[in-house]
Amino acid sequence: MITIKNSLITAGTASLLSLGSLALTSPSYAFNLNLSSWSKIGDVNPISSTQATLNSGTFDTAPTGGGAGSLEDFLSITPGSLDPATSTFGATQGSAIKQTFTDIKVGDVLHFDYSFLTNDADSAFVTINDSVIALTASTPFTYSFTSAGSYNVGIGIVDVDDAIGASQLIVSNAKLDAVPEPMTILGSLTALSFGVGMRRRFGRKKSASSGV
Ligand SMILES: [Ca+2]
Repeated sequence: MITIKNSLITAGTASLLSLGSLALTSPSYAFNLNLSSWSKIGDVNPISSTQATLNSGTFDTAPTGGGAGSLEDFLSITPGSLDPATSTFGATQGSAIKQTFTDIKVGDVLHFDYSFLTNDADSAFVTINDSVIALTASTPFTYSFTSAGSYNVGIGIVDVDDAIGASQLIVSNAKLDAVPEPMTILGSLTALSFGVGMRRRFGRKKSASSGV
């Protein structure tokens, strides 16, 4: 009997330790995002699973301004919201990719590397639902979600104040760092209480028997 109890205690402790080390080494799970599965509009070429090149100033770009076939319509954002505040004529045309993430959790982080190559006033941006974020900081782009839910995420480039002067936005290594599922945490807590409970129960029995 004592042998069986000891092996049960060992099993409980071992699973507790393994879960503990998993939580320490993997606070989140990084998912590689397959860019070739994203929807696209305008001149997005070339595109592969790990890298996408978005162009402006070329013939294949899509117009801005709202309405069917426009960048704003594709990205589900307010018409005119791609116009930089400092521009005279605003965004005129461009290219974009988009993906819908239906199950974002608080603390999930979207990030990707990018290179924005331009010789004029063109603009590169990210859209998170209705918000437009200019890609003016240095790579990588990082966005932490503070509310759970479904999100439309877009990445794009537009010509500003003109329709010429080719620019490129190269996006690569897009990842979503997902926080652990609540079930995983619940499982860890269950294992923790199970392990503690086992030790208490068998510890009591052992001390009781040793007391006799
Ligand atoms: Ca341009």
